[in-house]
Amino acid sequence: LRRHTSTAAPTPSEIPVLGTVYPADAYTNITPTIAAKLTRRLHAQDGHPIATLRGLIESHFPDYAHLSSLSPIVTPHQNFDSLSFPADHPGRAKTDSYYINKDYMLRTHTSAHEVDVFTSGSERWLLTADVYRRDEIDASHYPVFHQTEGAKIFQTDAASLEAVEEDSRRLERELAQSNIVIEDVPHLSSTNPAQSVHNPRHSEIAAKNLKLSLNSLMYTLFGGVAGATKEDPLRVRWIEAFFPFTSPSYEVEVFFRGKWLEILGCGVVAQPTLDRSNVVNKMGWAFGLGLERIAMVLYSIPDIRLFWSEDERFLSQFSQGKINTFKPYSKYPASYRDVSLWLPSDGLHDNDVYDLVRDVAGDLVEDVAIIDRFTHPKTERQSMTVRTNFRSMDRSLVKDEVNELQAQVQSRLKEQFRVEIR
Ligand code: FA5
Ligand code: MG
Repeated sequence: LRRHTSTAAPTPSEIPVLGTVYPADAYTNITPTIAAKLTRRLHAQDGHPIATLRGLIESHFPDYAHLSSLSPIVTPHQNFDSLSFPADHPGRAKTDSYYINKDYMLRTHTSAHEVDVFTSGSERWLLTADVYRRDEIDASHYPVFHQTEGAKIFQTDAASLEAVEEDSRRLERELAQSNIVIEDVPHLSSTNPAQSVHNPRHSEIAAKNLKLSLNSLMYTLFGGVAGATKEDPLRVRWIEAFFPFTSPSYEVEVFFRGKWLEILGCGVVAQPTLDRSNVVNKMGWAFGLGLERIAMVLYSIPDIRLFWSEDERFLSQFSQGKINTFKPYSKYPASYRDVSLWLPSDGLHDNDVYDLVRDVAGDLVEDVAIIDRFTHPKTERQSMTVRTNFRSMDRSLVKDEVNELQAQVQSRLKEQFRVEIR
């Protein structure tokens, strides 16, 4: 059911996005709620936790170019093809990504700009931006979040490689003085190999420099706030991963307040990415890290919706460059409403339900869950029950208001997806 293509919503023939009017087509699935996020630019809002986090990361890499103004509108070619995603990758589906039309989409990750930045000649850069993914709705998932991409490329002649190794030795000396314990994986393995075009020794040099650079960044971000000591050091763990645009690839998790937290993905840049950027005789590494998850633990922010709050009780608690513990203002009561549906014969994707609820109720929706599914034994009709939990972060909702929101959800489900309410 998850991968079923859903009934297309009726779409207007044109869609204005960031001041340009695009022709709409069968791919168009940006809702007004999502379109309204495009101008917010939390990572550039002075004092906002996401902007402070960007600043901390940029200060950690002072001699890198710092980019943060690239448009969120990219082509599927930039977002997927330029990074060697296969043609049938599920991320390309309109159930998983936001499309303006078949030719333009909202970037799903900052890696979408790798080829453009490498093509510009930059060899050490950071890029921070808002990214968009269709996903479930709860306290840690929001359809917009922020990533910082970082990359470094270098020549593969002996002197250039020696400079990379010298940088690694410097980082190793620094980390030896820090209260950090690293659970590592081998740089290369049969399941996480060097690319066939790379000398495995060069790939190891790149992977080692990548790991040390990121261990050092993790210590900068978490070491102080975690109060890491010799007895209770910061714990960082490396895990083999897979991305179509890196090999070897890794994910990094940090142990913080009793939990392992997935922070980033990274690896040695796939050579076709550099070839497409007209970069010759060079190799390098890249990483992409999620800012909200880090900010939520560093500031003790309990709900990802709060980053989008324009309430002074939220914003006034923060100032640029400073990490402090968020003091929650009173939590207002939640109320939930259920609706049971017969799905149309060609199915309905969960993400279409989530986006519709989000578009009706905005940040008044705390979470949405499909709490029941069944197929009628005789007619084979499919049914689901959708539970929406409504809660404002700023005020108490009255019953009539919640009923009105739920009524809108139900009528739009009927109109847009031809469901039948049971
Ligand atoms: C990527 O987006 C890759 N572009 C990362 C990368 C860059 C790999 C360069 C190799 C080289 P992934 O989907 O795992 O990978 O996301 C990276 C990070 O973004 C995650 O570790 C997580 O911290 C954050 N993230 C991912 N999905 C969400 C979400 N729904 N909400 C909040 N943060 C998220
Ligand atoms: Mg991941």
